[in-house]
Amino acid sequence: MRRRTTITIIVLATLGLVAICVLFAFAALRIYRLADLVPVPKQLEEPRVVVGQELLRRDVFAHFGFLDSARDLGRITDVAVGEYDPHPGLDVVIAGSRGAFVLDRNGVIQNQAEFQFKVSKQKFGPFHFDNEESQLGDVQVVDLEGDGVSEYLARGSLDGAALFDHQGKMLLTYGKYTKGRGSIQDLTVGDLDGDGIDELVVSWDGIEVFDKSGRPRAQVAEKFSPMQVEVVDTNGDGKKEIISVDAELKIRDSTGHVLKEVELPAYFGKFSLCQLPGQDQPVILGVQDGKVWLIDLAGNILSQFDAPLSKFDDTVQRLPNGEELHGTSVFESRGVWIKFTKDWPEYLAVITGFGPLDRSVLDVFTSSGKLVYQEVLPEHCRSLAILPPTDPSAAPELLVAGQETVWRYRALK
Ligand SMILES: [Ca+2]
Ligand SMILES: [Ca+2]
Ligand SMILES: [Ca+2]
Repeated sequence: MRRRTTITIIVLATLGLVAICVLFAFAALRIYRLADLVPVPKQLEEPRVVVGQELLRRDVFAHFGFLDSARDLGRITDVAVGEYDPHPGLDVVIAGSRGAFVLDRNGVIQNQAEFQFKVSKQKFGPFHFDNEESQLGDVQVVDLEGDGVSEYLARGSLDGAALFDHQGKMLLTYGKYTKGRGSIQDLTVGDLDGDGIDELVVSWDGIEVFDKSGRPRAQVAEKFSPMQVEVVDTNGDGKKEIISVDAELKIRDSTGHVLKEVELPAYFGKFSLCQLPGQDQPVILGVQDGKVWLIDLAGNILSQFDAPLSKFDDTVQRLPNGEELHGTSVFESRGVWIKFTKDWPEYLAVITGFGPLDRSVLDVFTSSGKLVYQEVLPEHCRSLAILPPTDPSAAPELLVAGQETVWRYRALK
C-alpha cells in the first residue's frame, strides 16, 4: 500500500513538473513569437523580390541565429560603417539589444561588447530575485567624442535609456519608468555647442540637455514631449539645433526652447535623417500614407514617392491583458542614397518596418520616384548602411540589418 502511494506521489510530482515546464516553454515561446500573434497582411506573407529581380543581388553578410551569438547580441537594431574601433581600418558595427559586434568588411568578427545592465532586487511573493534592467529600447552606434571608437546609445524604454562604452560598460542610465512620470520618450546625442563632444538630449516631459557625463545643462518643461528628437544644423550656420517631427516640424535651440514650428501635411511618429547626394544638410525621411516623404529642414516637401506595400488597414489584435497591437501601420523607415555602379545614377534605398511584424520592405527609387527594386524581407529591419569599396573605382554595397541577419546588396551587371 505504502509502495503504491509512493509511486503515485512520484508520478504526480513528475506530471506536475512536466506541466510547469510546458507552461514555461509556452510562455517563453509566446514572448519570443509575439510577432506571430499579429496577422501578417497577405501582401507581406511571402518574402520575395517584387520588382527588379535583374537589378540587385543579395547575400548574407552576417547572421546571428537565436541559438548562437544572438544570446550576446539580442535583436539587431543598428548597423554602421566607419572607423569605430581602435584598430585602423574600416569597421562594420552591428548593435543589438544585448551587445555589439565589430566586423571587418568581409563580415569576419573582430571583437564584441556585451552590455552590462543594471541589476535590481525584485520581490515576488515570498521570493526575491535579481532583475536585469535590459528594457532600454533600440540601440544605436554612436561616437560621442569623434575619436573613432564607438559607444552605444540605447534610446529608451521601460528601464530608461542608457549609454554604454566600447567594451559594453554602462556609462549612464536615465528615465526609468515610474508610476507618476512614465518612462523616458527618447534620448539622442549631438554636439550642440560645437566643441566636438556630443551632448545628451532627452525628451521626457519636455526637453532636457546634459553634457556627456550626465551633468544638467538646460531644461524646458512641457506637458507633451516628442516621441523622437534629433540634433542637426537646420539652417547651415554651423550650429546644431534640436528637431522633432510629428504633425509639425519643431525646431529648438540648444537649450530646448522652440525657435520655429512648421505644419506638415502628414503625421510622422518616427522619422530619420537622410543625406542627399552632394549636400551638407540632411533631409527628413518618413513613410506615411503609402508614400516615402522627403522634407527639408525648413519644412518644405521635396518629394513624395509612391511606396506600394507600405500601407494597409490597421489590423488590431487584442491580447488577453487588453493590450492592443496595431499590426500593420508603418513603424519606422530609414533611407540612404547609393550609387550601385559608376554608370548608374544615385538611387534612394528605403527600408520600412511595420510594428511588431517579422517583415520589412526594401524599396529602391530613382531620384524621380520610379520604383526600380522592391523586396519583402523576412525580418523586421531597422537600419541600413553603405559599405564603400576598397578600390575607389569599384562599386559600393548596401547593408540592410534585420533582427538576426545583415544582408548585402550589390549591382547585378
Ligand atoms: Ca568615442
Ligand atoms: Ca558639445
Ligand atoms: Ca543651425
